[in-house]
Amino acid sequence: MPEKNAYPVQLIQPDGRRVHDRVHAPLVADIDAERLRAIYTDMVIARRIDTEATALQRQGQLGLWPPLLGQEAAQIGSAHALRTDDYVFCSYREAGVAWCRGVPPEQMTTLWRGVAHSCWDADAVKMTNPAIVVGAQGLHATGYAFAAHLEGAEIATIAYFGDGATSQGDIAEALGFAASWSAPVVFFCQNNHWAISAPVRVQSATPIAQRAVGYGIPGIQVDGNDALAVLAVTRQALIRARSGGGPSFIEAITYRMGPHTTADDPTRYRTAAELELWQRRDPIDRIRRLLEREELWDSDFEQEVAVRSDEVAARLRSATLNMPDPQVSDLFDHVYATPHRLLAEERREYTAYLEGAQS
Ligand SMILES: Cc1ncc(C[n+]2csc(CCOP(=O)(O)OP(=O)(O)O)c2C)c(N)n1
Ligand SMILES: [Mg+2]
Repeated sequence: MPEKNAYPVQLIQPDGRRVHDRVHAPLVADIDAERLRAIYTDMVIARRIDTEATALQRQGQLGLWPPLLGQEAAQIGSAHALRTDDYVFCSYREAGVAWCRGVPPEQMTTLWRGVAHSCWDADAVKMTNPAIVVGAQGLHATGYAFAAHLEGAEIATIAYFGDGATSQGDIAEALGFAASWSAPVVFFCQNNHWAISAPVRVQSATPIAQRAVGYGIPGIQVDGNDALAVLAVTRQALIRARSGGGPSFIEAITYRMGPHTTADDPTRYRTAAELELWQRRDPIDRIRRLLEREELWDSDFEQEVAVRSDEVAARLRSATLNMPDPQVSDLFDHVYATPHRLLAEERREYTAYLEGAQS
């Protein structure tokens, strides 16, 4: 096995052979055959959830869906590093992480169908709901982590965000605060090379992970299409955070193989050649090759994973199609915890308008 310590961290080569890395391989030494197969299974399920939700949007059943295609290793690898008492603060793209946290597929599309303001009970799974305000969750993760630290809870938080989000003030402020106050937060940047149509090169003149260093936060680059490497570096960062070592920054280098959302057409701004290059680096193929090389692969297993992922997709589809439509007046509920004069007035006005429109 080749000796390799160069960055980005990699533990599985594209052909499925292991990389011997004395620093990072020991962090995943306990990942046995069963766990490797579980990671692979979760990656296939995440892709299946994504395919189904994308199809539902194309069939007019969802207003929007942000595909995760290509980012399965970054999401599942990091989610497998988390403990159930850690808290996840996500963006809109982390359906794979949600699956690993135990979010039932029945709850994954409510927001995207427009029948509720959120999808799941955040506290039940210790993961926030899809967040549209780019970068805001970095602050939320830092605040929660700092509070946990003050209370002496030995947990960590993880903030998932994209390469584009690193240009947001919210992320800059979160990094500054987390470093100064030693907040137990892991900043997990999925550098998928694009922020809608803006390429990553316009976000940062240096590798993104290096920017963390300026804040006094260790930054590491990892091959984001290598689930094992992602698991190793995320574990390291979480252990550091929980044990009082402060924040860390991970840049997982990956690629968004689909559109930004179902409302986007990426052929207008990126080349077919670039997409093909990354299709050859498919994260699911990578772990599959490792399983094959280590004789952990057979057609029964393949069949079992296919059946399980189809079941998850069927649950997601059927729940989405059966979600009751909310009353329009529900829009006014849950805005404030207590009654609000202006809102009551707006509700009256809108109800009168609807009644007028019907007569
Ligand atoms: C504060 C804010 N500004 C702009 C937008 C519009 N917007 C939505 S997603 C996005 C790009 C984010 O790119 P990146 O952080 O790389 O995440 P990715 O979508 O690639 O996962 C932008 C500009 C927004 N939702 N919020
Ligand atoms: Mg991006």
